[in-house]
Amino acid sequence: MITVSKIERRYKLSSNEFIKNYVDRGKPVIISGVIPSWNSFSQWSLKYFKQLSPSLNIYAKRFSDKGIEICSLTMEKYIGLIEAYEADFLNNPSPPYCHDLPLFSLIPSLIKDAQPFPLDYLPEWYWYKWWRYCQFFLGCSNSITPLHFDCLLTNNIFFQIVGRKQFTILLPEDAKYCYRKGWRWFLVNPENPDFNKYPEYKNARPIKFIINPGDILYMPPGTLHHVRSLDMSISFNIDWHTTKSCLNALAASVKGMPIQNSYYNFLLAMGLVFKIPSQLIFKFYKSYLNYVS
Ligand SMILES: O=C(O)CCC(=O)C(=O)O
Ligand SMILES: [Fe+2]
Repeated sequence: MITVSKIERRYKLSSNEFIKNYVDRGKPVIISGVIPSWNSFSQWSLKYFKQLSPSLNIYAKRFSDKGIEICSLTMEKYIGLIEAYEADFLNNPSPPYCHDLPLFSLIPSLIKDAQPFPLDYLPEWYWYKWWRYCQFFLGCSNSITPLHFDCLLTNNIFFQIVGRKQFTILLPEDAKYCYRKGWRWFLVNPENPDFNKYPEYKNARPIKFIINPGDILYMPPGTLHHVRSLDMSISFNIDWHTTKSCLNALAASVKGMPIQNSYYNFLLAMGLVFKIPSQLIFKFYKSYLNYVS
């Protein structure tokens, strides 16, 4: 088991090193120097998305103690809410958070803006139409994603394009100090922990850092993360398994993982372990991209 108290930052990490030193060791890392050559880095903004697809129907979420509330609205309406909030946050309501949106599939012209994509960080199985596995996060400053881990126990490569985000992460072995609720959510607020209610959290070793526009963050399977947008922000991630993480995730089926999640992991195992091409698997996997849990 590896203990980390601080996250490493590496410039243009080679895929060999990425896999050997970080993926295989379950160690998070921030990678700089990849995104700044992409068109998206200079071109993407909420205005740009609005111009491309004003009438696109999207959904946004509100997280609360009661669960996740989802609202549906057009891109134009949503960006309008964010612009109004950023211009005058005292007199405008805080907009919901557009969270986990498969925007490359909805606006395919965005794909060319994320090139050259570091495909060699991923197993070859994902290379064909890699962008289908990506999920976007668009939101105003102070949008928050509460503490959780990614529900299929996948690896996560997170691409920060516009704005900064503050992450507080905890390695999987600290989950036991964070007061789990259901499969993937946790009750502790790492930004302001209530030690009276959650005394075990004193044993946890949170790692807090900011990712800047142009940074890539790698989080190993089961990493707990709480995320605050410090600015209006555009990010996307790709959730992916290695053969090893996929088999570990399937084993978690007997440790409380919901059956629906095990179904998606089974599909990925068919691809990664039994080499069934993604062209055949994706039509069954696709619903995962709209799966809220
Ligand atoms: O950026 C965020 O607010 C949340 C990101 C996240 O949870 C993820 O990439 O899995
Ligand atoms: Fe997440």
